[in-house]
Amino acid sequence: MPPHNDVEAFHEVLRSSRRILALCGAGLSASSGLPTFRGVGGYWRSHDATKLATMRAFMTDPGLVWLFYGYRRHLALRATPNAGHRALAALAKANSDFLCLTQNVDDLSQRADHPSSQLCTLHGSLFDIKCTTEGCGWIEKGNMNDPFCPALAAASEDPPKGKSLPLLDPYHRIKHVAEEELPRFPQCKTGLQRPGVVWFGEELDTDMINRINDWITADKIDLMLVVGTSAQVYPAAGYISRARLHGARIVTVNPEAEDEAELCKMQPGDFAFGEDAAECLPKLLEPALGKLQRSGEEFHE
Ligand code: BV8
Repeated sequence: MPPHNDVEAFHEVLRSSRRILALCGAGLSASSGLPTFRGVGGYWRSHDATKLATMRAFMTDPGLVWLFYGYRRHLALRATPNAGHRALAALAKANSDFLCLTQNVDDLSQRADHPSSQLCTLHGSLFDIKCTTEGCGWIEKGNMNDPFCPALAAASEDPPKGKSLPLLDPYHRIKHVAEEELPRFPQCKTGLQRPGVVWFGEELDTDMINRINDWITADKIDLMLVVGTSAQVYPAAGYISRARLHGARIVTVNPEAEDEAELCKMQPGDFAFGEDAAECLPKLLEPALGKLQRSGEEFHE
């Protein structure tokens, strides 16, 4: 049995793989300069990010939650897709039987020109705006306004050179953003506009879930790439064990992937690469990407 991080052995497997599933998390965007949830200890100012990413937090203090999302929108807009995003997009173009599930809401896979038919944004997008009124159903896609609205200007400031952003300092008082300063939906005139992401305690899009289930159950799965995720959020993380049940070898790309605690979860035939996704994915996917380049398609590192 070759070592779990043998690239040549992985290439052999990739060449004989057709149905490939990927689950991506915040680590895929780390090299684009976007903080992961765990990387900052899961905190924004003094708030636990998983507590801010809830309807309850929004109803309690919509201004604070919007500052959190306005800051992340600003960072994501200033970021650019990295070679990891581009390698996955190129794999999709080279193999129509590859489906990528991303937990990320930063739109970087979309901006890497990943074919939308082969990308499932499990948790929505920072750049979709929804209405909070139950049943209003209004959604605005691709809203790139930065700041989102004048009241959120503090979230779109850049840190002074060599200094950290005052907004991130829990001891730096920020002006409270009142609900009245936040935009409501033109349609129903009552609902506050909210980020078009899936909050904890909210269901994922049913049609998307059904489409993923149909893909998983359609045939045996050859490979599952698990890229840059702590795999702690469900139902997203549950796709890993489901893919394994359908025959997939699991290939983990994560600086922690070769830690003892992670290696003991591996099963025969799995691979683990303890590297940065942006560095590792172009190397791992080269046989498929090389084929793409030979067919004249673009793939830039
Ligand atoms: C729901 C959008 C049901 C918002 C997010 C079992 C089944 C179903 C639900 C649950 C369940 N158990 C618990 C639940 C509830 C909950 C949940 O999972 N809680 C967790 C905390 C235990 N799930 C839900 O609420 C989901 N909804 O199930 O609804 C339902 C049924 C009926 C009625 C009502 C509801 C909804 C979950 C979606 C939450 N929204 N995002 C926003 O972004 O603000 S989740 C959010 O956090 C992200 O999208 C992402 O998914 C997650 C963070 O995870 P990661 O991406 O993995 O990031 P993390 O920082 O943790 O890890 C980064 C990794 O990268 C690390 O491993 C690091 O080592 C690595 N890394 C670092 N650098 C690099 C790198 N890797 C590669 N290269 C590098 N350079």
